[in-house]
Amino acid sequence: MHDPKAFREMHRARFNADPMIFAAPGRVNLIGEHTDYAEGFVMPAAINFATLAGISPRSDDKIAIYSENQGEEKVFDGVQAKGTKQWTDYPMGVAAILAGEGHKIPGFNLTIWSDVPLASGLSSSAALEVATAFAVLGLIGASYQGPKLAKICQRAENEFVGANCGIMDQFISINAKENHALLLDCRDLSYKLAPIPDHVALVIANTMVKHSVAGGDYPTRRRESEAACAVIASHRPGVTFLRDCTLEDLAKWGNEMEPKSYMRAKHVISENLRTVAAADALLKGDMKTLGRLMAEAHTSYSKDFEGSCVEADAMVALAQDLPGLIGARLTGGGFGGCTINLVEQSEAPAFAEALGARYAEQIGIVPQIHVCHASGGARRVE
Ligand code: GAF
Repeated sequence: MHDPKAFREMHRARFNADPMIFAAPGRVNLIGEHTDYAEGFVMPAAINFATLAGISPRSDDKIAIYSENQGEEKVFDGVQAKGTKQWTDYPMGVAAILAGEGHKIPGFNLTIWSDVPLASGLSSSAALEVATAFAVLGLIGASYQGPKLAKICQRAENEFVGANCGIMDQFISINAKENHALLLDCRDLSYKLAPIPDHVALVIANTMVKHSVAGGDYPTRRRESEAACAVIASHRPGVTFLRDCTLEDLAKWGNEMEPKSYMRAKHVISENLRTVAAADALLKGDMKTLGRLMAEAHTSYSKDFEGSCVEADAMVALAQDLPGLIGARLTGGGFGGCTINLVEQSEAPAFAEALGARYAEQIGIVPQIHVCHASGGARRVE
């Protein structure tokens, strides 16, 4: 139901009030994985899958949140101080962080609907946070600059939901531009937009293996790479994040690290170099170099970071000799989810069909394959 009219009716029927409606997109990351929390570089693009949030005021102080996807309505006595380990933690977390910023949050009714596939590495969580933030800010008549709002949404996930994510997903959901990827420097949140040429399609292939940032593997990888950074920092006091480290540092002091930490750091340090080079290639329209860097990034993610899985490796391998492929890799937090394939637009439908058939035959799971384009960031929907 990407139809705002039907969504408006849904809110009206439940809450008997006319909502303001906001939309926030999910994303793919073209390259730059597990670099954001190391103050490194990422290059995501928003996609044409989004979360809608409809909001209307209430005459009492209660907060009612209905999710069409969950098929459930929850009512709270105002903003909560702590999460309850359920889906409402995402929208409630945003309200709680905004309250902590000094905003008086009145009672409201919130309706949520999303077509961003859940737990698929396409940032359904960030889309929910950002859509809620736009809705609550719309209700109280306040606004923030993009980078500051991205940090507020990230804090909702870190502090209220308890998932230790970086800034990439919230940032792109707010600041994306249609038909562009965004090279983000996660240190100072400065960014460059790179146009995605018309002849290139984003083909997203869902392995159907569930991914979660809150689960065990994501925080373990983060800890392992931070331990590697601490070793380098003990020799070079200027170092605070892996962003500050070089492959030469790794060659010098890697033998003082746990082997797994060494491998994680090797991925993160080399991924930063690849991501900056990939943005340069995209800006120059050099698709061949971009495709090669994506392939190298997948190998590094899979072998050194051990962030992939059998199914995602198969999805990437099965794409290699299909006509029209420019580059393929696992996108997002890892351990399942989706691959992103840059594909010549004219070949995209045939590519999607052939990849789906190959994957189903080899893995025994029917994947979902979407031919997408890069969409704009969060906005009010009239
Ligand atoms: C998830 C996180 F939410 C991001 O912050 C980022 O770390 C990503 O995994 C890996 O690049 O999407």
